Amino acid sequence: MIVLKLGGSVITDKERPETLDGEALERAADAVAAALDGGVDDLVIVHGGGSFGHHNASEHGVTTTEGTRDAGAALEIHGAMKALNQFVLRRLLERDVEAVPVHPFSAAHRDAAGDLELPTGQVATLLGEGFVPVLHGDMVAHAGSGATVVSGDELVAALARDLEADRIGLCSTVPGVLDDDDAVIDRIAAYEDVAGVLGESAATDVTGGMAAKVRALLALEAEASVFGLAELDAFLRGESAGTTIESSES
Ligand code: IP8
Repeated sequence: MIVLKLGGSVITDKERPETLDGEALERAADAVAAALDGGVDDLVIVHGGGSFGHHNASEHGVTTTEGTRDAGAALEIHGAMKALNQFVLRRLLERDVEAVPVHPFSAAHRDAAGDLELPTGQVATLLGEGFVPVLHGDMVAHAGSGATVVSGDELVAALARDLEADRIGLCSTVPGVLDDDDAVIDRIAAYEDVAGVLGESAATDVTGGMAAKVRALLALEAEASVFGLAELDAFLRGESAGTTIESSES
């Protein structure tokens, strides 16, 4: 089973609120359709927000830790993410990909410590029935904080763990994890190998930068890859793409 994250910045125009990068989304949808035609069968897609969701969230001061009890604010953020989800689904359906939505707001929650609980029975059942479930960054109920944001990266980690993914792909705006000379690092087996390049700052983690992604991916059993849109086809064909991240301890 493959969990594929389509980065929000890849499929939207980050400069303009609620604007798709239509061409990039079409390319991504083409790659997914080709992979399914080519024999990939169990695929779960998660997409981020890009120019959808994030500005609504920041207008209302809502993050993954700062919540809201204003239903109107929650609905606005969730609505923006659902709008993007519809665009993604439509592009996939146009290519005969049997893509269906799974909205985390209706399924997941965080406990008071902020830990995410994401039921995956519906995702596993949809996969078994031949669908391609498409999840997205969203709002979630958060014990003691109202509702907070859940990022696509958190969903990827939860899905990969629960559904025992074989491979994880993060399709990003960069061609991989970059070193100081902006060259793609081939393989990361331990965080210490790249700490100097990625930095250790808490600030990087809060903004969900590459350091946080790499740490989260190293904690998973499955092999993960971070790559750009140009390599999405290769990743889905089972080839190595961008930076491969797999803990030497797993
Ligand atoms: O782009 C963001 O998901 P992400 C979701 O994966 C919202 O961090 C609601 C802003």
